[in-house]
Amino acid sequence: MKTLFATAAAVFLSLPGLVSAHEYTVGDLSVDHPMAFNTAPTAKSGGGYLSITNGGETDDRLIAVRADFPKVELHTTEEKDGIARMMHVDAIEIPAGETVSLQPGGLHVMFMGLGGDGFEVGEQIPATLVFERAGELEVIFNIEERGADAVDHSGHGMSN
Ligand SMILES: [Cu+2]
Repeated sequence: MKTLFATAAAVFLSLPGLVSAHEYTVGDLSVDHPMAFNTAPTAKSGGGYLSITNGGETDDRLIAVRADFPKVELHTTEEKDGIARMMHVDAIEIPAGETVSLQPGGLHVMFMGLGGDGFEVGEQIPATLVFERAGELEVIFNIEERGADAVDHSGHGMSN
């Protein structure tokens, strides 16, 4: 696993063109456009989004995300009685040959315990995605302007 990670990092660093494409690969997986929306300065948590394509023939799972926050969790969103609730999940399945999107209103990464400034547009959040089979992948989440119709994450019931 360490070898796979080192290879991916070396390719990434030696090909600056990949930076603008904002796509990362490790083993059979490719990860596209990790991002999060800007938040209010008082926000205690923010959702992270990306898509993961498994080009291989073996299922994989995203089992953790590490970043420099007190807590980072994987969440899903379930609607019950018209109210969207976020729930912690232990892993996100990445079936062989499929693309799984983490997006507002669905599966997402939850960065918890943000500092006093929340997320600001243009900020870049380094994080490590941990896959059960493919191993670890370092990515950057770009903080982008929240669209008018985007789901507001700041009222998150699990914020601390
Ligand atoms: Cu959440």
